[in-house]
Amino acid sequence: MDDRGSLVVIENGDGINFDIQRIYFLSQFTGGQSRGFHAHRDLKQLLICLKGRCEVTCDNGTQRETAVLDNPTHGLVIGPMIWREMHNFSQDCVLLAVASQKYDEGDYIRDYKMFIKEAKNAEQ
Ligand code: T46
Repeated sequence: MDDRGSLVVIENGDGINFDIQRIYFLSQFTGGQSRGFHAHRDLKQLLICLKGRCEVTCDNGTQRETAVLDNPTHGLVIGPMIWREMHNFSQDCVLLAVASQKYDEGDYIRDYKMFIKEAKNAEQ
């Protein structure tokens, strides 16, 4: 931050433990929507709320935790095999995702029972 404003940098190797392959953002929330409801088998992601606020619930199959994202200088890293749900987006929310892989629908687990089964198998 200087007298011209703020500049926030995301670089490979600086606070994130993966190489960046993809960036996308979610925006234009009209109110009341929830998103996510899936896990990734391999994908790692960094989520940063650039504007507004939202809540991200992470579930590793045994524990659930909810983080409020409302600060563009803070990020949430989500590793593989974490079920995520995103709720309570403010209408002005802009949620940036920095991802370790290109989009691959085959990496998604969109069924919670399947997620629990795969998470238990991974533990063994
Ligand atoms: C996540 C949260 C934060 C693509 O074609 N390319 C992409 O890179 C992405 C992310 C999505 N899509 C397609 C797949 C679906 O047809 O866009 C549609 C919406 O995707 P999805 O329902 O997965 O969106 P969200 O908001 O529930 O989840 C997304 C990411 O998929 C997910 O990895 O962690 O944002």
